[in-house]
Amino acid sequence: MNLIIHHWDMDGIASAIILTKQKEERFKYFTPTAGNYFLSSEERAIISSMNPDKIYLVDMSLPKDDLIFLNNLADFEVFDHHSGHSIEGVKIHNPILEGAKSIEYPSCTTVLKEYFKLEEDILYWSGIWGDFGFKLKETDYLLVSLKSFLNKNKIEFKDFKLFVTIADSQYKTGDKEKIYELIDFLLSNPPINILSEKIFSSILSKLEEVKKQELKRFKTFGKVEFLKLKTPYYVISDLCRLKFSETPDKYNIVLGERKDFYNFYMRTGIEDLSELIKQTKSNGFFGGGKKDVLGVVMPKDDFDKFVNFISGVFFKQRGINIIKILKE
Ligand SMILES: [Mn+2]
Repeated sequence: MNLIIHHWDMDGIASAIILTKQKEERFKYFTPTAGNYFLSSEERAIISSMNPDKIYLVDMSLPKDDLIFLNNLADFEVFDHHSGHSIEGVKIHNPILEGAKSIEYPSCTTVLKEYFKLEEDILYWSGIWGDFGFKLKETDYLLVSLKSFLNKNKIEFKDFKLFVTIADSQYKTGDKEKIYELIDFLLSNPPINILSEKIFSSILSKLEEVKKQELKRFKTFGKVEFLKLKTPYYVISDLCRLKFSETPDKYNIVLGERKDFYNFYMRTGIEDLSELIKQTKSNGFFGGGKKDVLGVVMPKDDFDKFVNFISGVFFKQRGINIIKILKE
């Protein structure tokens, strides 16, 4: 059986479904552990053991060695809209790599729609809304077009948004099976029907409850608000953002512990983190972010190295003993 590897979010799910419908065959699906923009050695082993003849990768920019691994394993093809690099011998359909602007391809569903010459549908729009919706202003062409599509198809805007929120929240349970169940459901039902499917929609209130409880557990260390978190729910970035909205004048840090990895998130309005993000990457850590946020995922073995790194290049000169806080 052939395999589609996809991002765990709305755009990744919608892209996997669009591709499945175009190919008119049954696929297996695989999504990496949420938060990991790479394949762990365990995940590589699982993919190998599936013995796929063909592998599609949609809506994920994996590291070069992962792409080469997949390319050596099977006939391999990528559809994506993230920035990255072309690799010789790997079939990648990604207009961004040929110089297109990211605004022209706000989702992977946009790339697929163009490639297969498709009409707009709710899955196409859900990919755009999931990845890009929060950036759209009332007058933006994309939002105007989306609303006219919804109008024509008699779908309420609020129902559409709720559909995307529900689909986009399934990975947050930490249970990948939920995502595959959702794909299964969407392949044979009108997407908007998930609004009345308790197994998918009840996750929203559960997540709100988890976040409410965890938010109370932040500890104050001078300029630092710190939470260490060990929960199967994927709420680390949400919690960091929630705390930041209370205390933008502090370094708001969440350290999430999972089986083999730590997720480190920091948000602050005190200063621009761009330089720290650059240093994080150039020191070999899987990190990223924007000027007010830094996110890093690391194997547990690398935790001490990371703590020493961020202490040395950032916190020490600000008079903060981050080693003591992170290892408390
Ligand atoms: Mn995407």
